[in-house]
Amino acid sequence: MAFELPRLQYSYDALEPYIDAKTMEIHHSKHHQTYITNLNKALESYPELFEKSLEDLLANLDQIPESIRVAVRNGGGGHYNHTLFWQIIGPKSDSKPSENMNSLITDSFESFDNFKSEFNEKATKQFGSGWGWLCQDKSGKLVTLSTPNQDTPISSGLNPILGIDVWEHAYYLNYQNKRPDYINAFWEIINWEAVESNLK
Ligand code: MN3
Repeated sequence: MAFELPRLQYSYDALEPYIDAKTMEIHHSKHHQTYITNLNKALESYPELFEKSLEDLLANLDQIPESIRVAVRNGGGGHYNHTLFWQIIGPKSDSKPSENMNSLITDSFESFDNFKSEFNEKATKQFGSGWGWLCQDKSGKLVTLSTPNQDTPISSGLNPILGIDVWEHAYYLNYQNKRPDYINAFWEIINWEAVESNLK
């Protein structure tokens, strides 16, 4: 079955003033849709691959036929990353990390503030387009990292639980060249329940 654009659980203007409605609309209905269209187009030449899950495809890129590997990496990664991104943000609320989440963060980074500054630094310093991440490694420990383009941590055996899109298309209308301001605004709209539900 072909991959499809997931519905958002909130309206395009629900994240204002942190992310504006126009950015959300273009980002979801155009950018995300294009990754899905490209992924589906690539898989058409190997229809048996439609039976695999997106996670399976991305976790085993070396098993994808070479002629479509780059398209699956980019289109599939784009689909996976954006689907996660829409889930872990939401209308501003008093959402806070649970006790469990907080102690996982403290175990891995010594304090929440350390985690936040590490995460911000990775997201800010990712050169060009990419993503900043909080992931679980194989031992269950939390780590921060960034990835270029639409590369996704699951291709490196990590479990991403929180991610920020730092492609200019995610923030340029509102923030222009001020990526750090966008990253600061992101902290206001994190849905910590959704983040925690990504733990394995
Ligand atoms: Mn994007």
